[in-house]
Amino acid sequence: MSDVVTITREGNVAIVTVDNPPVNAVGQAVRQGLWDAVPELDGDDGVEAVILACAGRTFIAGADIREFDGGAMEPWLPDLVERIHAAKKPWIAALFGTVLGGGLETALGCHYRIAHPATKIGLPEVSLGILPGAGGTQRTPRITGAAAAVKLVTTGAPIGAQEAEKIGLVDRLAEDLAAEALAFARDVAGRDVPRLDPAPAQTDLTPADWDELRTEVEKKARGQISPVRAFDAVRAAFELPLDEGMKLERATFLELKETDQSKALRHAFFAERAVAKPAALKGATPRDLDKIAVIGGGLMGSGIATAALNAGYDVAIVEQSADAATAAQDRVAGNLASAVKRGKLSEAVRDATLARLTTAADFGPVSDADLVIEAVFEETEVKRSVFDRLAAAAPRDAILATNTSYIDPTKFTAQVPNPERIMGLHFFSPAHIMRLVEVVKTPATHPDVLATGFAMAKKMRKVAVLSGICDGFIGNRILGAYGRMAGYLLEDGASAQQIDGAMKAFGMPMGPFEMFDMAGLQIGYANRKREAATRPADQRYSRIPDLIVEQGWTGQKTRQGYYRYEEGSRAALPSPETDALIATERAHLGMTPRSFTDEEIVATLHAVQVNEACKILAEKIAERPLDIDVVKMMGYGYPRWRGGPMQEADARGTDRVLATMQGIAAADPGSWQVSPLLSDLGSAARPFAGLNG
Ligand code: TC6
Repeated sequence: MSDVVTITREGNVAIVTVDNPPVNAVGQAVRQGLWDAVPELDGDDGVEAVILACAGRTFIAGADIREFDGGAMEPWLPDLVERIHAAKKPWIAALFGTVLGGGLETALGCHYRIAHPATKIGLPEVSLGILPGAGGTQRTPRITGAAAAVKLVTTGAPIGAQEAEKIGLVDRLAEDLAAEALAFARDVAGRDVPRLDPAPAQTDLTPADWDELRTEVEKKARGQISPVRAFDAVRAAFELPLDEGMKLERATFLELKETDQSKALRHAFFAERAVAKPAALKGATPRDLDKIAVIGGGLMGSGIATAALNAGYDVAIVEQSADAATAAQDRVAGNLASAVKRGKLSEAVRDATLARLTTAADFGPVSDADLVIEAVFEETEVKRSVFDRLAAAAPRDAILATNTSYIDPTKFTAQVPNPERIMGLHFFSPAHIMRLVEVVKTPATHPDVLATGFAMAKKMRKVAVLSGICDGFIGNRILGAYGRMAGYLLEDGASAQQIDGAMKAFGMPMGPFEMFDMAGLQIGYANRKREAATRPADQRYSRIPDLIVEQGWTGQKTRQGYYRYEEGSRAALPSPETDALIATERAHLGMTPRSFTDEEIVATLHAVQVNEACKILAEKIAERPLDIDVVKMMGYGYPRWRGGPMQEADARGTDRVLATMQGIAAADPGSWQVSPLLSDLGSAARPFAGLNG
């Protein structure tokens, strides 16, 4: 019948098998195959029940997202699901793997669902900026009731098969799926086929309850529209008959699919997968890793050690003294304990994990490590002395990595033999939670060594992005431009509250000044001192951040920074002292504070990031715009629904971003120069997407 859908028979049971690797997405060919199968089996008198099965590693994991950019191709999924539901014979979906989105909707069209106990089931469409568009918002509530449907549809989070059985989405769990599905099919063969009640679903929720729930969904969505629209569609299932609810769902789906938010979220989905395949890794083979040694067991080192332990590696932490080694061990134990508390880890697994950790106050454990990650103080000389010792203590073929977040690794590793085994692995804090790792390539790093960094990150369930060498690598270099411009806006007259408020309304989890206060203002202070010698002479220098630190105010830790903080609280409150200090500095400079609109702040801070990113691309520090987007989304809280700064530039129009940047550079040419790449693309209004390959 078709390449991707085949029919076999076991007596009076037909088995329809979808085979569309890698995840059996229900693309056009699959839809057509299933569409044709329904009347064929309806018309076959020898068939009394039908099993919908899948080959490979999973049941249907969703619609084919790649088709969303073109026009919808017939047969449409909602029609197919309805056609299966209207079949004369009972259809039984045999679920395993990840039953997501259009996969679950197809299964909901079937009359029964049997699942392997390890199956994950969900409606993740909101995370792609859409809503379940093939009956998911209408059939789910009619099966599960309001609470479970609202949760599934508006959070997009998958649930386990046991929970799915509890709420009625699954009729039976089966260890031996094929055999039990067949037995079940034989059991229901020839019986009446159950149909979903098309009347509005029933609920005890009052209109006021629904309104309250909507407010909660809206708050959690932080500017993303799809969860709210999906919520409205679920609510409609309790107010409208099935066919009208389906019409509303379809119209909302088609509308959302065309929004910038959905395009950005689709971009984020594919970009997160594409970063794993940079050109520099083509043909490279990762090396086997068993044991990882981490030098330095502070906040960063113990976070890295925790991530490595959770990924199954044997880990040794090397510290300077026995006391420091014990403190590192305690930090890792604390990280694992909080995972137990959050229900992410059982106590037994925690104990087994911790048993793979050793700590030492000397370099002994390095002698049989496959990979050593240095995570000591961010200071060239300190790092150089660590690498001096590693040159002697580590096997000559062990991979040596540095977790530096700013410094060029070649500045402190030149004395180490076999430089092809050296790379940067820039984790983000807290390293056992944050998913981004910048894998930094020196001119000598062997591709297999980089591939090993990528493979390790994958095992840690992190996302690795390849970066070349520059001050701050991809993420912190762009952060530098962002922070510098935020500082100029502050000095020019905007308040920290306004700038932070504008960026939060844009979708950032916190504004730049809240972020600086949280990280500690002494970090930027030290960086500025380090950069002083190389800073262009005509670049504007705002003294405000230095003046604040010189008061002894370093942010949250001292309860005073750009904001003030009450004892024990992280809530940023306006600080009259800091505001006075800023006003004095403005007066000292003879400046009259000017006012800004929020949009001006957002456009300005966006343009300087894109401009810096263009320089990073031109210098080949990042291979593609999508690498930059992933770094900003995964490491710096850039809203996924904006897809990162480069995707945002495409949505705003590169010509508009160029115009904003030209205005900035014209007003302060000593500090800002328009990148030739931005100039080229913007003057032709060409998108960055064209450079993603
Ligand atoms: C929907 O269903 C809407 C319905 C309404 C219609 C009216 N389409 O993640 P992996 C590719 S919306 C196309 O590395 P894993 C992926 O790009 C959809 N391609 O594997 C990658 O390709 P590459 C609702 C897809 O084992 C390869 O498959 N469903 C799709 O770590 C392997 O993917 C979802 O949102 C797709 N739907 O995780 C589920 N899915 O090799 C999205 C995957 O060329 N998918 N690919 O890079 C996932 O969450 C995960 O892929 C997974 C498997 C959990 C299924």
